Amino acid sequence: MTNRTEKIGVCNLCEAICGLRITLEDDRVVEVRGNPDDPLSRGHICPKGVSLGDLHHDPDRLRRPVRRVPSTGSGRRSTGSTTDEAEWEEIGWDEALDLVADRLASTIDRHGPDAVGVYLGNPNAHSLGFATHGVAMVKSLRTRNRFSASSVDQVPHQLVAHLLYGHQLLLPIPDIDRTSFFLVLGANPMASNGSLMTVPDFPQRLRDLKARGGRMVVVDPRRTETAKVADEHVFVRPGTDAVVLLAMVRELFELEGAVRPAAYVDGVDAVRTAVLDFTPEWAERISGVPAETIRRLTREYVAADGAAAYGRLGLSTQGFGSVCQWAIGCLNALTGNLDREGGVLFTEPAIDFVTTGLIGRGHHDLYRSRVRDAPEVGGELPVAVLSEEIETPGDGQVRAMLTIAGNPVLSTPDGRRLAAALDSLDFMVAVDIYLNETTRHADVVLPPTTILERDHYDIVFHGLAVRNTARFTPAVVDKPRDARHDWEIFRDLALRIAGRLERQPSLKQRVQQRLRLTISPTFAIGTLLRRGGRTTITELRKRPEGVDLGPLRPTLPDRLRTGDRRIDLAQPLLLTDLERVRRELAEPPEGLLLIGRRHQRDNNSWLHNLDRLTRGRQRHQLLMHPDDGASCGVADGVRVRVVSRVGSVEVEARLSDEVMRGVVSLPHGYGHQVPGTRMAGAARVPGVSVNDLTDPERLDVSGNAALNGVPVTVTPL
Ligand SMILES: Nc1nc2c(c(=O)[nH]1)N[C@H]1C(S)=C(S)[C@@H](COP(=O)(O)OP(=O)(O)OC[C@H]3O[C@@H](n4cnc5c(=O)[nH]c(N)nc54)[C@H](O)[C@@H]3O)O[C@H]1N2
Ligand SMILES: Nc1nc2c(c(=O)[nH]1)N[C@H]1C(S)=C(S)[C@@H](COP(=O)(O)OP(=O)(O)OC[C@H]3O[C@@H](n4cnc5c(=O)[nH]c(N)nc54)[C@H](O)[C@@H]3O)O[C@H]1N2
Ligand code: SF4
Ligand SMILES: [Mo]
Repeated sequence: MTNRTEKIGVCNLCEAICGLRITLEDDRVVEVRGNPDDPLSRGHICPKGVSLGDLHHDPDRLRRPVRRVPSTGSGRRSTGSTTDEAEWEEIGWDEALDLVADRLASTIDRHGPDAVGVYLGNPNAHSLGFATHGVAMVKSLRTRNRFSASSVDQVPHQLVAHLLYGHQLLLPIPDIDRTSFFLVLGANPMASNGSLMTVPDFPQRLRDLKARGGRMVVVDPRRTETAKVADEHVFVRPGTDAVVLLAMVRELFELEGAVRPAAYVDGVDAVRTAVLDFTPEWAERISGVPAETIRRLTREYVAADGAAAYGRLGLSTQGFGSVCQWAIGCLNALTGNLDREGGVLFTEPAIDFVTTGLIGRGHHDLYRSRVRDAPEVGGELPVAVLSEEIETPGDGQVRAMLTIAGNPVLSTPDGRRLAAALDSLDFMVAVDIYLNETTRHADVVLPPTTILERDHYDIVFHGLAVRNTARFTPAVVDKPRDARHDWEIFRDLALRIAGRLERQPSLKQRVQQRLRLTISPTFAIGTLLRRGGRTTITELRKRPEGVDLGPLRPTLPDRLRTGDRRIDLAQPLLLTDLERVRRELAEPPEGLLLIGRRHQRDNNSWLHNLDRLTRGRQRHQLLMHPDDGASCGVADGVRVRVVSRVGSVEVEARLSDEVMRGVVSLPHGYGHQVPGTRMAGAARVPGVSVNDLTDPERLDVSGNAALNGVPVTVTPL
């Protein structure tokens, strides 16, 4: 007889962190539903959450370490087997961990710590074990060649938060449940479920906003799922939002009583002077947004009883991401919408990464990359420089790579070049659950357990949520005896590598490290919660649906982490970057500009293996405006070649006035056609990689890659 049970679980696939109810028959997950008792997600679930059981049971998911079968010769590149034809064998955990520790430690001994490069992918942000153990392991390597998905995502947010508010993750969160005017630029929460704004059940919260008489305006080069449910959608040329936002800031100073910043805001006059020449008329010519619309939106924003301006991925992954995020910060702060109900507010999470120092305050330009001289932000270099750091010989060259939960071959600019660079390494190890486009280049893959098998507390996303809540979720199923949690892998790697390094840390340091690493994440959570004083692990164990700690509330200036508890809007780095805006946006961009898109049923590059999500459907067509189709000779449904400075792809075109004239759109995370991967489902929806077109030379001042607004040509095949 089967034993049917229902357990409370959690989804960690995206930032919405939905609470779940999971039905098991023995060890088999048979149903996943939203948990209506969850105080944050209130029953919300999306198709990805429903598929968590499929992920758990996916036969392609790795469960034991695998090693590339060595053939003749000793060095990695002398094996004679190319990545395309590599064969893999399962090996035991001890053997795998010893092998990895040997190779990484000997690389460090021979060439110094910078010879080991690290790339951290997106799922790390969703892993408790990475927060408690992975960060420490990576730190212990002492390499400057640290890269992550952040620099193809949100570094502009972090840099601006660091400069304005004194901590890189002190991010103002739109008070969506109380705002009357929600201005959304370059975000598509109807598909993404929200980002740097944990907002499960966005659709219902939006309905409530409208029922209160509030408005949502979306500025986006595509009429997205979110634009379709907005009160107003405004097309903008990719990469030109900076001039629109600067013109809005300029307009504030023209409006009677609009500029009313809090007493702790400095630099107002400097901002006024800096934006003087960014007129709405200039903005119209460059961006395509009518000057009158810019003026009207500014008036509506100022008149609203609580307004929140919010810009996300489309704004941070473009050439002026930091200026955009700074201008949004200025809009909110100058009008008094920062730190007020209905505006944007800071969170007060039960585990507070800001006040506890759990996540550093951030810094900028403490050191630079070796080849291109690109400044670090918060201890990371732009991933757009990774290939050149591997390819270019000399002191500090990256000779071995550790990737953790990342697929940079598909997710970072000029992925093809990176793939070739990875093949030239002496050694590569991936901590990952699949053999995919990136991990196939590794010598060893170490697969951790996934979310249903491990305890979870979301340190990061409770701290970015539209409401203060806390929730601890014990593992839903037991992990198999021979499986390892990610924190155990990080612990074992760190200890083994430290033990092998010739230049050993002191005994005291080693004892401290051992202590820190051997504490379990769950134990660490208990300690951190106690320190926060808002709830306890005992209470959370009694209430696995989560506890409500109330709506966001004003916290400034106390919560600021700037030295003087003041906000200085006149940041030299950003004011200087306005020069670049003036120069590069003096004329409207010409030709076709490529942007990305996300579909509700995918998750960056790695859920295409689940047939329940893809349904075998190809969703990676190039969207193109019918007028552009006519002028390029492209008919609906034909195959086209898309060419950029760095590469080309061939893909089916779909004509649609959903995109603005002059704009084409391809989703990222595809390109599963390469040999040597082990993802049968993904191979049925291969698509092409948009990052074979994106250009590692195009960076924001923060080092974030400008993945949107890439100039391309399109020709029919
Ligand atoms: N052109 C373009 N490029 C983009 C974007 C875009 O919009 N346009 N978006 C960017 C953004 S926002 C992001 S965040 C990045 C994402 O970039 P990446 O993080 O590099 O890529 P993902 O596709 O998220 O890959 C996640 C990897 O983690 C593995 N994985 C999944 N779960 C686990 C786990 O629990 N543990 C471990 N160890 N591994 C796991 C998966 O198998 C996969 O290999 O892509 C960026 N790239
Ligand atoms: N279903 C699904 N959900 C996800 C993910 C996923 O892959 N799939 N990924 C998760 C991750 S890692 C992240 S970071 C978040 C991202 O969350 P969002 O930022 O909400 O998601 P995107 O869909 O990338 O939205 C970016 C929008 O910017 C627009 N855009 C592009 N260029 C420009 C421009 O120059 N100006 C303006 N104004 N808009 C522009 C695009 O058309 C797009 O609508 O989503 C998360 N949630
Ligand atoms: S919205 Fe995000 S967290 Fe919620 S079920 Fe979907 S993928 Fe999971
Ligand atoms: Mo992301």
